[in-house]
Amino acid sequence: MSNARVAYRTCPLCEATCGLEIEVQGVEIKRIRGDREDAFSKGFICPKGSTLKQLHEDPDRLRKPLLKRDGEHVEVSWSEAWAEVHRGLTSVIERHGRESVATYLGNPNAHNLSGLLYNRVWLRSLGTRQIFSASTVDQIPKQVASGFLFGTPVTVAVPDLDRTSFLLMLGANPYESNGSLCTAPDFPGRMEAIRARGGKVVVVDPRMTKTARAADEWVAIRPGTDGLLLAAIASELFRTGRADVGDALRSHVVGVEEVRSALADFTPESVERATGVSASTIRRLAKELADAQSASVYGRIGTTTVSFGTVNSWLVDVLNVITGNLDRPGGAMFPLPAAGSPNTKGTSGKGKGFVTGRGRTRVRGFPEALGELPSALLAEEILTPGSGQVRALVTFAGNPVLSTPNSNQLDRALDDLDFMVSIDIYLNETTRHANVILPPPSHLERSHFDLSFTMFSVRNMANYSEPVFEREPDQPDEWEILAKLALIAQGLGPDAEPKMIDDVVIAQMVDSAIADPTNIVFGRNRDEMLSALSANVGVDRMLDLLLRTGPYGDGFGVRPGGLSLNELRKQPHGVDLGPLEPRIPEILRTQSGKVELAHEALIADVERLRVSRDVIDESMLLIGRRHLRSNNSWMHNVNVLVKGKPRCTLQINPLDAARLGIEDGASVRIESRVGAVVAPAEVTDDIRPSVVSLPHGWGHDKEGTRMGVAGEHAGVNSNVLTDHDALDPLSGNAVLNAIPVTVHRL
Ligand SMILES: Nc1nc2c(c(=O)[nH]1)N[C@H]1C(S)=C(S)[C@@H](COP(=O)(O)OP(=O)(O)OC[C@H]3O[C@@H](n4cnc5c(=O)[nH]c(N)nc54)[C@H](O)[C@@H]3O)O[C@H]1N2
Ligand SMILES: Nc1nc2c(c(=O)[nH]1)N[C@H]1C(S)=C(S)[C@@H](COP(=O)(O)OP(=O)(O)OC[C@H]3O[C@@H](n4cnc5c(=O)[nH]c(N)nc54)[C@H](O)[C@@H]3O)O[C@H]1N2
Ligand code: SF4
Ligand SMILES: [Mo]
Repeated sequence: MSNARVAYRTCPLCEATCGLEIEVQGVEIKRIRGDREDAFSKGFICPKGSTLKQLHEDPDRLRKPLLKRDGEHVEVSWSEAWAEVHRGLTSVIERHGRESVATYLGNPNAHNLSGLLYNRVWLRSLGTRQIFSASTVDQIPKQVASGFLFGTPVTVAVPDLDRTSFLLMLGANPYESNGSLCTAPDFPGRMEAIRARGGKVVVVDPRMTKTARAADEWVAIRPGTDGLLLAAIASELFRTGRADVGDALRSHVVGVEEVRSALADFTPESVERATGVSASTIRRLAKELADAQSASVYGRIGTTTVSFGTVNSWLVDVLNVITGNLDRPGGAMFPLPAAGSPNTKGTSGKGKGFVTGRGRTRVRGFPEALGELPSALLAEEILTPGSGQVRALVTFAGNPVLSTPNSNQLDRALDDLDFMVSIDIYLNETTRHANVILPPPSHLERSHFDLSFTMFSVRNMANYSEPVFEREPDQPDEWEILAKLALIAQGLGPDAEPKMIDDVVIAQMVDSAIADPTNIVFGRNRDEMLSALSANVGVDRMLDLLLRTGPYGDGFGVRPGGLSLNELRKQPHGVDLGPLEPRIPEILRTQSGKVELAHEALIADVERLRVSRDVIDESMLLIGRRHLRSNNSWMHNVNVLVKGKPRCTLQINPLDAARLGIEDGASVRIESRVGAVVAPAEVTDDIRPSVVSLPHGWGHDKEGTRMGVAGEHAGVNSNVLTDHDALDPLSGNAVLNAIPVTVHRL
């Protein structure tokens, strides 16, 4: 058939960045499978990858803006929608000021070129500091710890999976999640390869996960106590004289002695009771880490979404440093991203350093981190009267009503707003509160480049995807929606053209590049550069600039053969830029120009960790989990993913089940300080006693949503149970694991 073609594209659904091969006939998708020629994923995909077809075709996916009229969402034209956004936003700003408008940016932003490049633009135009995002229910502790250690919050050390001989993994389940802050398509395959080459994998998790089952060893820790375990391993290494930063790193690290003394009394015996891990296991793990030819310690969700999130994240890297594994092959290394990374810009080797607390929340004075306020505190900013009270909200690719703590409180708070706008593909639990919903194009109708995940990738890669389909004639691109919001926020009205602001922004980007003496295009001519850019508008044009001025870029002719958007367009399977290379000291942006191992904020929080050793909560502790066929809260409308056995079950150990008179499948009521839900019990040995697990992202039974399939597989919302008052003090991250609960048979 003449109109049959094959398109190649990176999957935007999770951090693994798999290459897809998409067979298309006209406007129809025939088949999606793994792209065997993809330079990184080599054909690997998971069951979600091919469902981009179902997402594209989903009749519930919004194709026209929705306006809430008399409590009901109705389709309207784009111009009607913009007029209403203009009216609603300007009236709130005029009455209550810019600080009364809050924003919430959800997880898909990290997978989305429009969000990554345009959020700055509209947020600056809006001029509010009420910025909330999924980061504070996720990875921000790792970013704060990394900021303190290395000087920028995106300078995160990732496990060098393909070369390591010992992987100590805490609170991550890549067999379901496919990895996070560690971009590695086919994480399972890469993990198996560690064992195949004679290495060892140890998984620390209160649950016997698929990942733990595939590892050499499962350490069944009590939830929330990873910091104690990590501190005890470090302390043991110091005490036994095994701590050694190594020759390459020694002159680049400060604070090792302070860390040694701060952790001295965390003996393996002292943490045994709290962690549930025996002192002999801790001693052995310390020895194995030290003796391994190379080793990498890696912590994820189970270590960040807990009350010691930042301290845990720091201690992970303390172990990488004191075993001599930071920044060396097989250890924990730093990618060299092709575009847009703060650690490839400016003067190499030192910088301004990283600080938090440049602002505080209005109600309880909680310090900001990375320009963001804790999402757990959004509801109180809406509900508490006074000057600066949040009266309007813009959500962009987020579903905080299911994803953030004490969801029932937030759900009520959103009803209280004067005005709400959502940019989203669905009418769901959050967007049902919006006065206007603005739909972006389908995932297959836009270009793609992983600006975020190339920063956390186990190989250096660059892969650009063209849109597979053209947009409908009146459908704006997602960056145009954001540009329009910016124009409205600037007072230019609902009819101003996105191109107007886009031309200003690209000129500013070019100006700052040519004014920067460390940039390859320093001193060049603005107009000459603007006309050399390969796209004439939008995020592709910005990306071209970032690629060409990036570390592999062609520098607008300075480095012939270097990267540019045009170059990447010729390589639909992506470009492999090689294995990770040591980057210290060049990558550092701390004021001292050193790895600051003993930042005072971290050392100060060690006291809280010390206290936690002896205050042991005997309650049942609730933790979360992820499933391969689910993606946070928003892919439950895809029938092929949700069919089969319901997955939103409360996992409970047989000992607890017997004690509480709970049989498999029985309805149980789970109650916390802030809420209660009822879910079916799943009695299983795969979870440690005194711990129960409920996945997040479910609870699709709210009125006023329009997700037919999800509604039939509603499940319950685990965040009804998580407590908005429980925060990691250093980052503002929510505590989503180790929640004290009671469980009763109904
Ligand atoms: N209890 C508990 N809670 C958790 C977690 C946990 O482990 N336990 N995990 C947390 C983590 S790590 C995260 S990242 C958060 C996620 O929290 P959120 O980001 O708030 O939630 P998502 O479920 O990712 O919702 C994404 C939203 O974006 C929409 N969407 C999808 N693609 C696009 C797009 O391309 N453009 C636009 N405009 N919209 C789009 C979807 O319809 C959906 O409304 O949840 C957190 N919540
Ligand atoms: N299929 C699928 N893939 C996804 C997502 C998804 O929802 N579905 N979400 C994406 C997102 S936004 C993210 S951030 C990543 C997250 O990626 P991962 O961090 O791998 O996330 P999880 O699979 O939730 O694994 C967290 C593990 O921590 C364990 N845990 C809970 N509490 C503790 C604790 O106190 N200590 C320790 N040591 N372990 C604990 C849980 O039992 C669980 O096995 O996944 C991404 N990929
Ligand atoms: S592992 Fe992630 S990136 Fe790969 S196909 Fe699945 S959802 Fe897409
Ligand atoms: Mo996440």
